[in-house]
Amino acid sequence: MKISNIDAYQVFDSRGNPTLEVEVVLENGIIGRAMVPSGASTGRFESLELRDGDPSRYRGKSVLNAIKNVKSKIAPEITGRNVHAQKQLDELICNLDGTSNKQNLGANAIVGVSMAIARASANNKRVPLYHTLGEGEGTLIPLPEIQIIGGGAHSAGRIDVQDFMIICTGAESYEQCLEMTYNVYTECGNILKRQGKLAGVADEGGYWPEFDGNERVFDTLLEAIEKAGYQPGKDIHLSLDIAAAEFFQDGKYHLSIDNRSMKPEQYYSLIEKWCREYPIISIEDPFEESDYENWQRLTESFGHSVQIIGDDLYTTDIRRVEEGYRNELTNSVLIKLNQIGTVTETIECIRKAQAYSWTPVVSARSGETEDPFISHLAVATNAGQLKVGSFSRSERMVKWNELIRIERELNEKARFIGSSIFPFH
Ligand code: 2PG
Ligand code: MG
Repeated sequence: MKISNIDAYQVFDSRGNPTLEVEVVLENGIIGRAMVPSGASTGRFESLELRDGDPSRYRGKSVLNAIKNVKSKIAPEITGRNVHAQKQLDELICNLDGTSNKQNLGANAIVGVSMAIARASANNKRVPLYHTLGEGEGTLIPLPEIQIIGGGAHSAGRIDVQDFMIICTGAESYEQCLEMTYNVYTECGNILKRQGKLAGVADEGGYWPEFDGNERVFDTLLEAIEKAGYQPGKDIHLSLDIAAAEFFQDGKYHLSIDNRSMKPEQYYSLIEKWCREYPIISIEDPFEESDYENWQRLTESFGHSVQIIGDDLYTTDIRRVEEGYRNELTNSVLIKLNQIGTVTETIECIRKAQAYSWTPVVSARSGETEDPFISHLAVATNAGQLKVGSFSRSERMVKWNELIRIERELNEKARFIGSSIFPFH
């Protein structure tokens, strides 16, 4: 089926920032749409998100040039081609851009088109997106990684660590994960209220309290898990996204709420202490991208019992993942479509991680939309884990809810293996 038209227009993400929606129209009138998310703690190796930078329009954040690129550069190349040839179309767009970080056309323009092509293809076949994305092989409902408290760049730096999350390692079904998470999230809200710390939610829907030390947050989380009736380290484990590049400067890690600036060796001891003292099963971006020595050390010492994820470290770039594998930096990789820019490259990165026996984690961005594309991607590739932020706000819930629909649709084919996805658990 041929593509007859591609359109793009400005819409708004969960922070109210401009982003684009792309519409791919087929010759038979069938349409596929996709919305583009946006990060705040972006890795320095990410593909370029093209913003206009014109202070008179949305304070520089409008994406009218990216939209122009879709309409006047990408559309003429793609129109008239077969919508089911995702790989060839993605390659064509990458070649049209011609740069390694998609700076000509903008990764936001490219990923919007790539995702909308995938949708139009599924719509044309009248099957759910996960079906076409995974060539019918996707049946695994992912284990959710859900934020309870938000910090870092998503909370104006009130807490240094960016995401304090839980993973319901004891859950036997996806539904049970959601119920356990709901109970812990609600309980945590009650505790914060009693402490006079309840002050709204951060960008991904997790609570946004002030604490006078990073470790106080762990204590609150453990209390919430226990009060909700679960055993930390058995039913529920902690998971952190430290996003350490955000507080790394001039060769040191600066933890503002602990009021400490640490050399990499000292800082390593702190991370090691957290991994020993708290029931942490997953830790993302504990170090800055160039701090290879610490990455290697942590993976060597804890890689047998903790999932160590590279996000800013890899930026969903297969070449960086290969380098990480060669250097034994991690045992996992975070997967974000807009970090690399096309559906094909994203799926290739997931496949590479799986070939290494790593555990890829499909992830949302802090600036999200009502598009549940990533829920389909996670199931399609049998990735096994999904990170979407917290358990509130509709741009987050739409992803969790879409998994409920997918599970129903898959019916007896749906599989949930929970924490068995971890080779060490
Ligand atoms: C991350 C994401 C989601 P952002 O760092 O993993 O938590 O944040 O989209 O701001 O990069
Ligand atoms: Mg991250």
